[in-house]
Amino acid sequence: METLLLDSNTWLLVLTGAGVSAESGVPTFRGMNGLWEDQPVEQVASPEGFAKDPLRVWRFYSQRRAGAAGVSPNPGHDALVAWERHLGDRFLLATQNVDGLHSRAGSQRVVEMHGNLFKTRCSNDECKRAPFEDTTVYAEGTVPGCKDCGSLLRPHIVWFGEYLDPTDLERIQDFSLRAASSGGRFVFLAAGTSGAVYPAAGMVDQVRGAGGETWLVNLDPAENSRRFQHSVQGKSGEVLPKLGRLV
Ligand code: BV8
Repeated sequence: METLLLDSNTWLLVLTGAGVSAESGVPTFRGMNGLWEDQPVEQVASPEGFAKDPLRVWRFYSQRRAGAAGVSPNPGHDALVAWERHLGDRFLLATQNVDGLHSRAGSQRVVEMHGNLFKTRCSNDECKRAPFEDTTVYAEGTVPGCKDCGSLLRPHIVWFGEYLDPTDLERIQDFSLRAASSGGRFVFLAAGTSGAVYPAAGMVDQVRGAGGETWLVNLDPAENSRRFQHSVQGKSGEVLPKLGRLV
């Protein structure tokens, strides 16, 4: 298996998806055939889905909170922590996962592009209440209300059809600009992602456009596999610990 050199000249931007949490026991979207209760996830995880049936949406996220609370990071998460310790500020981890397992593994330089399962906010954009930590698994049939304005509370998650937080996109853009103009080697590695959801799936093209080197570690071919220069097929929990050559 070819290895990925991580030396003092290397800047590394990592993108992870549901596949990296699969070996921890978190179901992937593909694994669920993209369906939840026979409904396309895009419809549950969307403002329209919440407006139509907030009970169903809170059932979806409460079940995932219960599931994610009972699992632990795996060797794939741990390998990325070791790479970060080795590269320091020449490392950034952008994740599509909302399960919080990267932070629990010890990753520091993490951008949760799609939000976090264990945060909640008021659904009323006028309400001044800030998003807050919330591990509550709400009982069947309950939709929590905001103590400040009485509106419905919602998971602090980026749903389909919603814009990502501009500060998160800026952090990724800023890191990429510094890496590309550093005179060093700019590397992008995507792991455990099917390359189906944008803007995350388009990051490989941006890095290539900036002259960066691109790697994919995935169990199955991804929708954007052909856009990567290096591809290692396998389980991220087995491949990542062996892939990085820390020099
Ligand atoms: C937006 C939070 C502006 C919710 C999520 C351009 C073209 C086409 C469509 C669009 C486009 N731009 C925007 C869109 C629309 C949309 C989109 O991309 N739709 C797709 C379906 C076509 N994007 C958006 O809406 C984004 N917002 O663009 O705003 C805008 C606004 C209005 C209109 C237009 C634009 C917001 C996207 C974020 C949505 N929220 N998550 C929640 O989690 O509940 S996305 C969610 O799905 C995940 O976060 C993740 O991003 C995605 C699932 O993908 P993966 O993580 O890759 O998981 P998947 O199961 O698919 O694949 C797992 C892979 O792992 C597999 O390949 C498998 O082989 C592999 N694997 C399995 N086990 C292992 C493994 N690999 C290694 N080891 C293993 N052990």
